[in-house]
Amino acid sequence: MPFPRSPRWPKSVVGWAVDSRQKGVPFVREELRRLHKEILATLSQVSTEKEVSEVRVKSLGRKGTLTQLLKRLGSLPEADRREIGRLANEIKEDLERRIEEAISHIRERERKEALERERIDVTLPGRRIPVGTKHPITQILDEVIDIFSRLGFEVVEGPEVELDYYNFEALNIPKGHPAREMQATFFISDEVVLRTHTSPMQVRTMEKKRPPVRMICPGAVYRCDSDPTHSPMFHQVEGLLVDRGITFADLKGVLTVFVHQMFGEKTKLRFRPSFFPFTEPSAEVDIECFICGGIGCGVCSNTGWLEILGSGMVDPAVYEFVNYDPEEVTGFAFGLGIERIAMLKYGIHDIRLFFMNDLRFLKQF
Ligand code: 2NL
Repeated sequence: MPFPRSPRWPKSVVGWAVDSRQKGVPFVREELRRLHKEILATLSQVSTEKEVSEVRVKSLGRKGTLTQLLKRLGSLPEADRREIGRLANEIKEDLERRIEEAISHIRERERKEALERERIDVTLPGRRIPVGTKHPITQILDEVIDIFSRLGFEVVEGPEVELDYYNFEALNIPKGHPAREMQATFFISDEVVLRTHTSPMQVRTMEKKRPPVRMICPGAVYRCDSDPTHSPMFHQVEGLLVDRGITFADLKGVLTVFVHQMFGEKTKLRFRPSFFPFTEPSAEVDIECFICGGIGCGVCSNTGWLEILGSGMVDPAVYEFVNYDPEEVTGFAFGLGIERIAMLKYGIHDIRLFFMNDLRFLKQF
């Protein structure tokens, strides 16, 4: 803000010295009072500390109007000088006090304004901290893991970038096997792939550990495939139980308990013959369609059944790769797709919804 109004500084102080001798004390007194009033008038118009300071400098500073005037008192006769000197000092003290007052008023006003500006409205509602929820896929994964943990299965995780050997060879899928074409593999190099299932970790575990083995392996897997029911990245839980004397009855028992805990105690299920290169015999597990209750509908393609997992007795050829003796031990394995179960459970028709991270979708679970 510019200096509000330039005070009308008194006429040349030199001129005044000459005048004062000619016109006498009353004239000087008058001049002093006029100057006093003028400075006070200016002071009453300023509104910042900086402007007050300017008034101080221009009046009481070394070259200030009042200072200049006081310096000239020496030219007055002795008796006048004393009287005028007293008056001048009173004026000076008054100005000093008023300047201090002006500064404290301004500071007080600014403090009040700042308080007003920074005032907190305690009646405003609080800002909510958004609370996250588990992703629906994580929810299903956790449920599956909990069920098998309670049945004594160890949870093992492993690399998503795998050797061809563990992803295919050791699972009885040699090079040129038609199952490799079905798998639509992402290749990193000739010998390295993105795992197409979590079985490699089960092979690695068997390589390291002697039976009994009772493990599940949850995690992300990759297949070069994308449509409403297939995503290039999805999640699987595979399970493996190998020990002496394990039979297909154990497979049925464990998977029946799983289905009942996952989908409800009353859920009907069936074991339907199938084929996997790494199990023999193999079976797919279907549950009665919970949409139509088994009469047939769009979701179950009018079969009344929903396929939820693949399973089988571990093929003896797999044991050869991990140095287990197929004459001594037997076992079963199974694999299930988490997205598929989530889609069935929640009636979702496009798998891609799980990976778009749209909160309007995710918040519903
Ligand atoms: C499916 C079928 C399955 C296995 C996975 C397995 C693992 C080893 C040995 C033998 Cl190390 N088998 N895993 C067995 C049968 C089926 O998955 O449809 N998954 C989504």
